[in-house]
Formats: sequence, C-alpha cells, structure tokens
Amino acid sequence: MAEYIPSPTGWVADQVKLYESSNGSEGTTLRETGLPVIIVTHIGRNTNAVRKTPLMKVVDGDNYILVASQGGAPKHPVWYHNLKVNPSVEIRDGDRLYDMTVREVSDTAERTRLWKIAVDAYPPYHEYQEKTERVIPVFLSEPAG
Ligand code: F42
Repeated sequence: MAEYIPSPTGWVADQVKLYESSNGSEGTTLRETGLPVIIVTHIGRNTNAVRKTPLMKVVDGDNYILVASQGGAPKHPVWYHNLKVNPSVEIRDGDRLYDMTVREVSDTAERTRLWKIAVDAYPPYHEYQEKTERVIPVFLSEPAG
C-alpha cells in the first residue's frame, strides 16, 4: 500500500480528513457555496504516493467531469500531471466509492458540451477561464473496467 501524502494546503487537507472520517456526511461542500465536492484519490507521478484532491462534483450520467481550474491560476494544478501519467483513480462521492479511469477531453465538441455542464454546476469556472491564458483542462472520469 503506497503512503498517503496530504495536500500541503491546510484547508484542502482538512476537507479531505473531515470528508473521509465522517464517511461522506461532513465536509462535502465547498465552504460557503454549499455546492457538492468529490474526493479524487490518485497516484503522484514522481513519488508514487497516494494523493487526495477535492474537486467540485460535476456529473454527466454515470461519469464525473473533473475541471483542472485551480482558481484560474496560470499553471495547471499538479494533480493534472499526475492524472495524465496515472489515469486510474478512485472517486468518493458522499459515502460511495468508485474505481474510475480518467481521460483528458481533447475533442472540441465534446469539451464544449462538458464545459457547459461544468459551468452550470459551478459558475465560477467561467471566470477562472476568463482570468487565465491557458485552456483549462477537462477530464472525463468513467467507470473502470
Ligand atoms: N481545484 C481545481 O482545480 N478544480 C476544482 O474544481 C476544485 C474544487 C475544490 C473543492 C474543494 C476544495 O477543498 C478544493 C478544490 N480545489 C479545486 C483545489 C484542489 O483540491 C487542489 O488543491 C488544487 O487544484 C491544487 O492542486 P495541486 O495538485 O497543484 O496541489 C498542490 C497544492 C499540491 O498538493 N502540491 C503538492 C506539493 O507538495 O506541492 C504536490 C502534490 C503532488 O501530486 N506531487 C507529485 C507526486 O509525485 O506526488 C509530483 C508531481 C510533479 O509534477 O512533480
């Protein structure tokens, strides 16, 4: 079993701890927005350690849409690079756990459709995209197997 290294960002690590320790009954929303959050467990591309990243919950049928926005920062979040190398993830949604495989969406029409769903679920994604030069990556997470 690989070692788990918590996020160095205190409030992010705290959210993961509360979410998991309560089996998905507490810490499941983004601060004051009240909007739902999932936890993506993945593997660090250099350390091979277990990493846990809270993201907004955006669903498309049985699939989840993962948006590497990082608040519109100029660079992709580190987890983006981890998922490109290790696309097998576990997603926690409340008290449910799913083994999933992610892929970055490169097809323009597919990305446009998924981006709209994401912005409808979490409108600040639109401002984050306006704020940065990079095209914010979108992953589709589908049931593994
Ligand atoms: N971030 C988003 O991008 N999108 C969201 O929808 C989102 C929602 C959200 C909701 C709740 C919440 O608590 C946080 C939320 N965040 C969202 C923030 C998100 O959880 C991440 O904190 C943020 O995207 C930054 O991700 P990051 O992977 O860049 O995290 C940094 C701070 C981090 O943990 N860095 C580690 C470090 O030690 O500096 C590196 C971790 C790592 O994966 N290392 C790799 C390894 O091998 O282990 C090495 C990778 C390399 O390239 O060297």
